[in-house]
Amino acid sequence: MEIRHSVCALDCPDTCAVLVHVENGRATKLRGDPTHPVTRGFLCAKVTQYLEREYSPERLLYPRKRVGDKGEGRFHRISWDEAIDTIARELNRIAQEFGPESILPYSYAGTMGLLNGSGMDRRFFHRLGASRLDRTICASTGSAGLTATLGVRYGTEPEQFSESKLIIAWGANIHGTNVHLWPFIVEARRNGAKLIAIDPIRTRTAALADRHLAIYPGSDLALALGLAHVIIAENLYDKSFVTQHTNGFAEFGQLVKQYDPERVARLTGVDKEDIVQLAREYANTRPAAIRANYGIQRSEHGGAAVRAIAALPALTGSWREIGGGLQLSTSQAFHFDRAALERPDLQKKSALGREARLVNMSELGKALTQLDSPPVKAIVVYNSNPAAIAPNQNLVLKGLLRPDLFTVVLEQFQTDTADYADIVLPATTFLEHTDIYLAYGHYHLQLARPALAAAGEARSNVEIFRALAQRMGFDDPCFQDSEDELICALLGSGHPFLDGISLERLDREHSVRLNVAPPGRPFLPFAEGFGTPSGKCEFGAERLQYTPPAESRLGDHALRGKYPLEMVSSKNDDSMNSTFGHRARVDAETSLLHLHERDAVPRGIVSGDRVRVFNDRGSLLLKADVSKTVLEGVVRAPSVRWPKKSIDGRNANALTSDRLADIGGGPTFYNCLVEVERCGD
Ligand SMILES: Nc1nc2c(c(=O)[nH]1)N[C@H]1C(S)=C(S)[C@@H](COP(=O)(O)OP(=O)(O)OC[C@H]3O[C@@H](n4cnc5c(=O)[nH]c(N)nc54)[C@H](O)[C@@H]3O)O[C@H]1N2
Ligand SMILES: Nc1nc2c(c(=O)[nH]1)N[C@H]1C(S)=C(S)[C@@H](COP(=O)(O)OP(=O)(O)OC[C@H]3O[C@@H](n4cnc5c(=O)[nH]c(N)nc54)[C@H](O)[C@@H]3O)O[C@H]1N2
Ligand code: SF4
Ligand SMILES: [Mo]
Repeated sequence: MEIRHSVCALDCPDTCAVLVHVENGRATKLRGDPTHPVTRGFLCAKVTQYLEREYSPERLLYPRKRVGDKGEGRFHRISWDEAIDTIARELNRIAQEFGPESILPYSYAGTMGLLNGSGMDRRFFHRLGASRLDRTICASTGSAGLTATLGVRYGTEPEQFSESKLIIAWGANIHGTNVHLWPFIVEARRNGAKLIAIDPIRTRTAALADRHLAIYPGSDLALALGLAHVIIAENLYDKSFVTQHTNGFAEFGQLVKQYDPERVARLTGVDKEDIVQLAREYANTRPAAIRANYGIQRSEHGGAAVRAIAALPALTGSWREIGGGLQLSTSQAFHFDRAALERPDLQKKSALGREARLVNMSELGKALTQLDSPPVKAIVVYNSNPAAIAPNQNLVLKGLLRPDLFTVVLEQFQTDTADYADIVLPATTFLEHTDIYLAYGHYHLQLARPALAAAGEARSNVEIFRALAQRMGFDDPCFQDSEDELICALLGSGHPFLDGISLERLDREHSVRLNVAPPGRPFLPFAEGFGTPSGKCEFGAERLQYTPPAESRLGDHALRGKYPLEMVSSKNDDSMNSTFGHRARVDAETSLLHLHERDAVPRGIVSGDRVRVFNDRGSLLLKADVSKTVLEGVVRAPSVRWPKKSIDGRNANALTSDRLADIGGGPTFYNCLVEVERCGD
């Protein structure tokens, strides 16, 4: 038996160091690397079972060409030669006839590996002159908020949470989506720390917390302003930190005067006493850390909510303390030379001769059905499953059904999206290719070499785009670059955080902490100032006025008359977006609609009933689970289900809207009004 090192490539803040037990070329077990400071020897339940996926009989092993109708899922095996030829021929034809901007790449974070997620693919599309994709589907609203307030997306190290005395899980289902933070919280609680969860759902995290504040979806901005109101009114803020390191405090102080606890209680559903108590506890307990996650920013004021929450540790001076501050993301500390990897300069050499237009991935339905000059004539999908994960699904599917749309999908499994493809190409898994990984929940940079041989004829995204570039006649030498050359380009930024981190060292050590602080010392990103142009935390009060989201219980009057329930389609604990949708257990969990007894009874619904959930955008069938885990007026559809596993070919995204959040162009998945009715057993 041999142990090989790998890195979990899934879109998760933990980015675990994985040990692969290999016998005769076949993996027998995956486990967490016990020497890794964040992985600490365990993997989550879904990846512990990843070998089921790796060796699944459903894995795509050969290139395929569609023979049935779009969406039907009938395909024939073809050779790689025929596949690459067909794609190159079609993309050339479309580029010539409609201009290269009529070609749209569509990708997100099926793998977080930089080479296979934003490497050779980016070079290829830049050289082609294809439309650029604005990758907003997950985090761009929160990123814009964090950047406006703090200047850079850094946050508290996970390792420091064990030093905290008060931890707030704010829109963060830590136990389900960020489980490697949990042991640090357990340690902190053993030393007397309290954990408080702010979430409309009683998640596993909320149930395990000392207190759970069940908040109305999308009202976090109001709560943050309410906390600031109390902290300032009761003089609990850190005057020296505020004076030295923040901008716009006077205006912020004026603004929060309007957000007294009574008003905030009406806006958020959180008791007035709880608001006052939390504000006092937060300001008086040292150190206190906020773990905010992206759950808070999938709503209409999500950007402003992140801004207001991110301002709280500046108010209390908590950034100065080990175990203080806030974490939403750590990703920007990985100061790579992205331009060297992605080569945006190649656009100048394309038929377009300039930077191509930007298409927002959260508005895919509109892009495929309404975009003009030029219309989208080809879509190349990789690392993503838009037929399942994009909002306003009915419009997305209408677009994917267009007979004149040429669709290519690089996939490991025959997803819903792959069912619409003209050509499907089999992709390798993270266990089968080389890649380099940043993390958005810690500061360790990692390298993975293939632990296993590629299944069947599967190829990595890097190999596929390299082959396509060659067939399209792109003779720039950068298309010959090896994986190692791509990594070296990326590491060559000269940023001090990457000092001394070479490919050789990564090959030797597998995981290296960025030079964010001297070895063994904690990283306090904003103790001495911020990353904004002013060097100060920007309160930005002028952007923080709160009004209830249109799609919420206090929002658009006419709309909530028709659709009185707020649907939250947050992450399922055993899923990774739609990635494990082929598993029966995951399908069972994501086919449920959790609703409160007081919403179920008047509708004649009991657990186990089939229910129809609907609004103006669509309708879907789920199974009712009358449950105490949701607030009255809220229903929860754990996501993201494979639509094709359902009777009606739809999941919760048939109901979610493609309205964008306030900043950053992100979607508003969790502000979604619906009605529910009983529909047989
Ligand atoms: N098990 C599992 N882990 C995952 C994923 C998965 O699908 N499954 N997905 C990965 C990905 S892509 C991401 S981006 C991260 C996301 O990680 P999280 O942000 O933790 O996950 P979410 O479920 O989107 O949201 C977190 C919590 O926010 C709550 N929430 C929803 N709306 C609001 C609101 O308006 N206010 C507040 N305060 N809370 C709200 C939800 O009920 C949920 O419990 O997780 C990653 N890890
Ligand atoms: N209703 C609702 N919708 C949501 C969300 C929600 O909470 N609720 N969450 C949103 C969020 S936060 C996100 S991040 C998005 C996620 O949306 P996506 O990034 O599309 O994530 P997945 O659904 O996991 O699909 C990733 C696909 O990539 C494939 N893949 C993995 N590795 C590779 C590889 O190396 N090569 C290739 N070619 N393919 C690979 C996998 O097989 C999988 O089918 O979904 C969003 N949609
Ligand atoms: S999904 Fe997250 S927790 Fe699970 S193994 Fe991968 S990185 Fe670790
Ligand atoms: Mo995400």
